[in-house]
Amino acid sequence: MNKILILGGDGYLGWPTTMHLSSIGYDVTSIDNFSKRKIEIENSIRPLFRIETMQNRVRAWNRIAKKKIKFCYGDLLNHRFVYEIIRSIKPDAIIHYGEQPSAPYSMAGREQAVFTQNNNIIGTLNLLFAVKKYSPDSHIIKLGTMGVYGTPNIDIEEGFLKVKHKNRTDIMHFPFKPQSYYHLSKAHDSLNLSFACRVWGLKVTDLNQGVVYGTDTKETRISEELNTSFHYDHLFGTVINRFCVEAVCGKPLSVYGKGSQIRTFLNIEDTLKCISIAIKNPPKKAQYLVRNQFTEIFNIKELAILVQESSNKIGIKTNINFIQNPRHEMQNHYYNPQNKSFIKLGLKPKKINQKFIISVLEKINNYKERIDIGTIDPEIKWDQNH
Ligand code: USQ
Repeated sequence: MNKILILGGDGYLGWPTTMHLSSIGYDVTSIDNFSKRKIEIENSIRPLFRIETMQNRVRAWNRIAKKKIKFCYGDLLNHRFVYEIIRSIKPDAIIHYGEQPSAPYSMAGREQAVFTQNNNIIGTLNLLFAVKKYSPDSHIIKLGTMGVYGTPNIDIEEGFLKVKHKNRTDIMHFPFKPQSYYHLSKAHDSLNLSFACRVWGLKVTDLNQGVVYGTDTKETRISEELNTSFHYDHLFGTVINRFCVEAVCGKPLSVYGKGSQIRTFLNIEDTLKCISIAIKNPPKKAQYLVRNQFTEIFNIKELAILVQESSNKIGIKTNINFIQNPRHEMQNHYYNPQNKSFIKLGLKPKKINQKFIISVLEKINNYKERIDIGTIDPEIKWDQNH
């Protein structure tokens, strides 16, 4: 197993994954269509750290690490491009991050919802057809989301649920109840992926990932030229990253609603560990495997308090604001998702604590002058009239 193709290699997770898998000896090709950079320009937002062009980052990595990553510009919506890349590489594993990743963006209006679902669902379908035709033994590792499950009043299993109905039992997909058109796109993907395994005999691991946080990985720390695309704005910023930037720039932490909504989380470095574990533990032919990819569970208020206390420790006085929730989500709910799959395979989670948050705050503080405060407040409401 050595040829890896990464789809969406320019992103917050795609770029660190590209470097990491190359650093541990895989032969890596990365592709991207820069759609996230286009959305950044359209919305006048930019990552906190200065990001080189993808081509320059690849050159820098190959120079510094003495590796030979290849990068190809291309769009998963262009099926000819997808067919050609799969035919020419025949990768052992394909890591698929190549989707529009923002829930708020997908809720901005009809155009953004249609773009998100078309881009994500059709891109993945093109990939499935290409793999079936040219490389049916490739292991597709698809980044899904814990958000496909929503917040049901029963324990969340890893992908499937044993159902007893009128004295008969069956194993079914765990019911989907996503909370945005983005999360819905991942639910639709999951059904297409599972179908391709069942009917065509493909091999897929669907990783239902929680909310990722963190500024750095082992490889990004090597040089500023290798920074990843860390966002804090209302479109692409995830909650812990946003709270840390808010603390540094003296803005109250923006807890949506009462902050009693509970979510799953993992450190960006654990994402990379999970991807490595998933590569080494492929499904059998025709198997659609689901792993829940998260390490810890918190409610949002607890995280705000953790960031507040951590920033106080280094002399940054921080307040917490409970603002009207722009999203439609349950405030008080049962939440008990399972994540045994990666733990059984040896994942040693990197737990969040004050020391870690302080290191993030200190890194962010070095880039304080680049923070654009005007891009932080949420602008997209789930129930707005489009
Ligand atoms: N939240 C706040 N304040 C903020 C931002 C968010 O209270 O300033 C709350 C939200 O209401 C939500 C929670 O924090 O309850 C998480 O929001 P988020 O923006 O960090 O994450 P989300 O929109 O759910 O999406 C992110 C990634 C997405 C991934 C998903 C995993 O952007 O790509 O699929 O996390 S999950 O949340 O498990 O579905």
